[in-house]
Amino acid sequence: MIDLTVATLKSDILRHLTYTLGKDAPNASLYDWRMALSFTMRDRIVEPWFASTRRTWAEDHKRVYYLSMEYLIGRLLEDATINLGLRDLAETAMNDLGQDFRALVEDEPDAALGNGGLGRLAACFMESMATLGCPAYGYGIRYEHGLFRQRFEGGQQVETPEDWLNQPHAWEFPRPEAAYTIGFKGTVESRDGRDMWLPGETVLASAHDTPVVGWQGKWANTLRLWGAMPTTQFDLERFNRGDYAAAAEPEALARTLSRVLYPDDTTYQGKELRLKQEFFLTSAALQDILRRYKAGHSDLRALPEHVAIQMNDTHPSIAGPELIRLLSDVHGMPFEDALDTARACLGYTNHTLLPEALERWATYTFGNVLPRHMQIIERIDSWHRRTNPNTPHYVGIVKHHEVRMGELAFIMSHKVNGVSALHSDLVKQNLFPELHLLHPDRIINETNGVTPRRWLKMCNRPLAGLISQTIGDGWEDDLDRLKGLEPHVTDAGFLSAFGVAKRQNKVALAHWIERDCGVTVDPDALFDVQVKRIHEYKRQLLNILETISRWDAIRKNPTGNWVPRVKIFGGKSAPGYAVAKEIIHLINDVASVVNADPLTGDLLKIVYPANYNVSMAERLVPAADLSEQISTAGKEASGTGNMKFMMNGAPTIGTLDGANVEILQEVGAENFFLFGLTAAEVVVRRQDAEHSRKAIEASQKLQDVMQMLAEGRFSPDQRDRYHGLVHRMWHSDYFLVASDFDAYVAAQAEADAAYANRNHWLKMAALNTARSGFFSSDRTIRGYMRDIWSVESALQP
Ligand code: 26W
Repeated sequence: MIDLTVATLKSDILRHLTYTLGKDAPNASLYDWRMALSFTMRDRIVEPWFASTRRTWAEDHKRVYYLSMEYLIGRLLEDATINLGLRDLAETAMNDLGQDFRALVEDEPDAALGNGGLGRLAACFMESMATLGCPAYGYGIRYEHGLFRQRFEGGQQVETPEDWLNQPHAWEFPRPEAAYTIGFKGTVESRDGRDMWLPGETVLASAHDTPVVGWQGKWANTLRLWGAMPTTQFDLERFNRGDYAAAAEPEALARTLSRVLYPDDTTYQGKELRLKQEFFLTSAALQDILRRYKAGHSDLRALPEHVAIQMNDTHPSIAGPELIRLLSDVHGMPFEDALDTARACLGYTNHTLLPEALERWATYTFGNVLPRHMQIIERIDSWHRRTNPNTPHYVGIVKHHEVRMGELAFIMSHKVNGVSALHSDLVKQNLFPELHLLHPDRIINETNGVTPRRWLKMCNRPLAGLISQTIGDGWEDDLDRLKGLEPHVTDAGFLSAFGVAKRQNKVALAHWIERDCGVTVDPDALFDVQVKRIHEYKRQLLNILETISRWDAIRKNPTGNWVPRVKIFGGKSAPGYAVAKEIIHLINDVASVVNADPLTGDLLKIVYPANYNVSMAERLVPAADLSEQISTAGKEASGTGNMKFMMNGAPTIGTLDGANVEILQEVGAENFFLFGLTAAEVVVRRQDAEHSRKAIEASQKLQDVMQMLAEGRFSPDQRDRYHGLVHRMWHSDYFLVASDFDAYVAAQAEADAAYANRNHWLKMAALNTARSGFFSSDRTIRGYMRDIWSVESALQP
């Protein structure tokens, strides 16, 4: 039976190699084989995909539309084989054909159409919606260039363009027939009592569909990404006159819209092109949604019974005014009915409290790019004021000549959600306190999650195998079953197997680090990992300062009973974020000095592989012993890396921030290294203008570290390189690195002590896995389906 399937797979692969790729096996490259295998897998996704679509139509099922400017997808080949249940067969088939499955998998470019947490969450959600049989479409932009590639030159970040579409993308189906005209600028005219927008510029949004298959191939949804195309034909006349460049101009202009992902997470720039991208995605999606709706229905007022639209942060929040415009200007619905209808469809997820991340557009820019939407927004604002007479005068969408997208998204949604319990409370108290008072039932919480198929089953084969051996299969889509591991954590045989699995991952990572970074690390050392975007609030600085202090302490007592440690960093900085770039430089500078020190040797190594991305996370997460989640309390909305590490048996060292709070609750304080000020204490501490000076003066260790930095110990070629940093530490330190330093050092010492007792450590690690069930994105999506979308699974009998 199995042989038969392998034989079928092999003949399918060879057929694709021959007829799709036009290659003879002896001449086929790694790329050819990878594409042949990918097409073979894609063929098998198409069947559940069609079946899902047919069923949704036949049952007239309510559909979910997820609007996101980012999808941080990563590679798809192995993920597809796993969800189809063909992982091992595919490997055997490729081996029989003389190909190395791993090499094929790693040949696939990592699709990085996102910056960080928000984009990766969207990708996990797509997979969970497919697993749960929730009829859904993801809408996004098909960026030609995803997030930039990172290199280090002299320890500093250098960005180079990313080119994932250099080779054809195996998973997508171009849909040239599904294209919509998107307008910008122009004027608004009144015709027969209706306001009509006459855009001054237009582009075409052209669809590219990628099927997303769920666990066991029971359901598949569509990720529809829009590419921008010119609406005007190539100017043949100009071309014939010899004006070649001018002839190609409209095309070049249109294409800039989907050319590149904005690499700034957390600081919005107010750039016109970004606003245009947001409208491009949103308008194309809404036109597509209404076209599909009208194919089966005639009453647009019933739209909310059939359509739920989720806005992933404020980026697509122009959806409110655009849906009103389509319903009223284009389809003739009275304005307030259109507003009610739109609101009943729309939901808004907030992902950040950082004030600099909240999008605001100058009314000048906004009114220029989207003149009709500007008018509609003013009408929404006055409608809201009229229907809520208690609204304070300073609350509203348009204030101080700016359009505030957070307020717009809030007012135009029937539900607003935060992404962890703490975050949702802070959204109520700090971000929208007045709107929350007016609409006390609107803000709810949906704690984030991650898909256990990619983040456990796929990336950690040794542990996934042990879990299945111990509690059987079925945990993959019912992650609470991991609780079944708990009784085994007192069993020496299980613990030792758990340790073997972890060690296997660490050895593999050590080999890769040797190859990629040229640093030799001891696989028995404690692997301490902090990977995420580089940002001051995430406090990679705190981590590297503790590393310096640790190095200093070991040097002062080299024969002490130290627990060997490997500090692993990973992450990109926004290209224009100077302070984050300085932190990267510092980490690399410290690594050069420490790694070359014979006195500390294997007791302390620092590695910072360049270009952290989804694929790198899949190597690092399974091999981690300790998960660094050390943001200033009240700043990290949720975190999702924290959940991946927990699932893979790495206890957290962390603050009471984001979903750490819930991780601590689930895993128990004895299995978590907690330290630092709480969100409330942070607010109080900042009121003392002298907080950082006082904290440094109270800590001998931190003073020593500041001294070493000031002397240029890590920058012998430029002794004053970190003077600015030291100065800011003494005099501002907004993110309270100094205030939390001693507590962090103490928590790290606890981690050392715990690691030194192997059985104790393994038990903690295993309990982290056993208690991570809550953090499956299936649980999160069930929450959205119930609380926000009012939609049921189409897979239910
Ligand atoms: C407009 C510029 C911009 C771009 C991206 C501003 C803000 C963003 C995102 C909201 C940043 C982001 O990725 N936020 C992260 O979202 C994750 C998923 O909910 C959370 O786990 C992280 O805590 C949050 O930082």
